[in-house]
Amino acid sequence: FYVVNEVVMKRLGHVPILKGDFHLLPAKVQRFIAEKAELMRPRGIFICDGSQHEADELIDKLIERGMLSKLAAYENNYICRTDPKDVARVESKTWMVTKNKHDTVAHTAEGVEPIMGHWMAPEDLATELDTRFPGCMAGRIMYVIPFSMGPVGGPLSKIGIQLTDSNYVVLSMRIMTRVGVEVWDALGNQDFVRCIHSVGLPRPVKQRVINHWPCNPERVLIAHRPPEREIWSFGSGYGGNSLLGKKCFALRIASNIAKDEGWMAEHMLIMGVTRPCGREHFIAAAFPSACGKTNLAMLEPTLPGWKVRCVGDDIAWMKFGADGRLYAINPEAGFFGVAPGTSKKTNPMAVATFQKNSIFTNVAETANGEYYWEGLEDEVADKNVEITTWLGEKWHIGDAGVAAHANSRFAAPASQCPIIHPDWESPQGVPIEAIIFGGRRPQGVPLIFETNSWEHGVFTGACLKSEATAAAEFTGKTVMHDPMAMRPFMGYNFGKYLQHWLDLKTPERKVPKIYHVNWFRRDANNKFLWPGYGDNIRVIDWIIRRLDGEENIGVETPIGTVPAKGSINLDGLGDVNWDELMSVPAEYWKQDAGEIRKFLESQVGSDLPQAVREEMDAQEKRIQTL
Ligand code: GTP
Ligand code: SPV
Ligand code: MN
Repeated sequence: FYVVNEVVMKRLGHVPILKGDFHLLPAKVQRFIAEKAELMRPRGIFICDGSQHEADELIDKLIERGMLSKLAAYENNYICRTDPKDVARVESKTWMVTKNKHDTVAHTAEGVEPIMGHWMAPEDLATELDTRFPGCMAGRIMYVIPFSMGPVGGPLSKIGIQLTDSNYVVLSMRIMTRVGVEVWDALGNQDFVRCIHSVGLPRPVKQRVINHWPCNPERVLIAHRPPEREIWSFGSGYGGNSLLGKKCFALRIASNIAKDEGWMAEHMLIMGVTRPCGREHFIAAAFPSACGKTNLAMLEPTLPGWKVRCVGDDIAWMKFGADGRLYAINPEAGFFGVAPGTSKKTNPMAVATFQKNSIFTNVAETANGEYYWEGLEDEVADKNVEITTWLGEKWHIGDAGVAAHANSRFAAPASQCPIIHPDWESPQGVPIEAIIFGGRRPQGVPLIFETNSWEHGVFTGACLKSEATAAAEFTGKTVMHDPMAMRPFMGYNFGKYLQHWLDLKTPERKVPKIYHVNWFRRDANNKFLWPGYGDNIRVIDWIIRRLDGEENIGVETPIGTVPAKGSINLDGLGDVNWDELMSVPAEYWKQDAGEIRKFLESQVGSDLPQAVREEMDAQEKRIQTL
């Protein structure tokens, strides 16, 4: 029992506790709840226990209200459509708040806006919060969600508490994180990450609520206070903006904790790959949003005798162990995956995972109560079936336009994945032997290359670029910089982040080898040169043989080692234009070298670590010889 002190009681005022035992909560938690209830003035407080019964009650309520509807073709699957103005992360309204600007952003060149990290001063945040949060939960219930990122009580795990007025968030957090009363026991009197979220639409509501999806797109603000380990999110219900355990905590706040404590929080999948000989290797891979992490993590190998098992599909927390190896855990408990393009053909394991207990957001629905999105054309039973698009319009396959939003998503429990790794919840993690970077690069970038060293790998990661995708607010297909696949998620000064990576290599440690892949190179007719998906195992095979030290399978180029001709197993594949797929074109890379120098010098400036600068200089020289 904890004693509820008078100050706490006074702050709580007359806000009733609708569910849960407030007096049983740790004192710090009581203070947090009381303080925020006083500020946001909900009509009641609901302390979640994470049980199925609790979820069922919320689901019934949401169905009644029209926010959620059951997808009749499955067991316990639901569909929900957002306000069309609230469909993706909003990078321009996402901020890191530190007293010193350069704790957040690097020393960019005169007049250059930083693209990694978005800084706001604490005084400005105070004003922004004051004009949004007071009374913002009026007429709504404030849910208290205790959650653990990573197995509850694990040595690499961390606890957060999210306050929210969105029941969609409560249901999604249950899938994506570990929510439950056991979190209170694990927490005891320790600190936790404070997550405060409101859809930003107090009652009575003045504007029209579209699709029963309350939000406030004009006033969106997602702010992080790393020193205080606190997150404030207002106005959006979309995953990356509202499920605060995910990008806000597990990447932006956690990367700060990781820097202080000597570990890494990265936008990476984790997979275990077993070769025909029975040996297993763990690999982590960083691709920008909507660039193939979920697909690679659950890959179904087209080569006989190979087996892939998924540990995580989006975020990796990694720490060197006493044995000098790098151990990774998946801090999440579910997948929040891109729906379009996901099918039995491209990602059968994801499809199997979301057959039950899942929530689909902004996908389309068939008259038979099935989900539908672009990429399922060949898999719906009735090709003439009437479809309701994500915008609520009637539509048929073959009609103009699209049925699902390009960033429509499924949220599904990881435990339901048929190839989830038996050690996916191992508290100490799995040992990583290789790190892969990659992005959507239509031109110039070979299918695979190996970097020359940890330092060269860090430089290569810093140079990561990709075509824009629908995961954030950018449109068009321009190739954008996305260093380490972390541009939208950088929690502190990018130069310091690169230095942190470099410092992790010590003589006692065995650092993973670093690779770069590109599944998305196109030919003159704009066709993909590589089949991708399950055939990516052929590239993984080459990587593992390199790890093993197999000879004569690599050719050195100025950017790293590419496969020697014929060294990737192409058995059973149709025509593959090897030369075009693997080439390192001189003109392209000469231009790229200049662009990279300009980018790193203007964006990272004096914070650019010496070792990265040396890699840049050396690579530029090598490229001149092409
Ligand atoms: P986030 O969840 O946003 O971080 O994305 P992610 O990196 O997990 O991306 P995901 O695996 O969901 O893939 C996004 C899109 O890329 C989907 O439409 C996929 O069908 C497509 N995709 C994935 N792998 C491949 C591939 O090997 N080749 C091609 N051509 N497309 C791919
Ligand atoms: C991404 O955009 O990288 C995602 C989805 O994984 S979200 O959680 O919305 O950020
Ligand atoms: Mn992601």
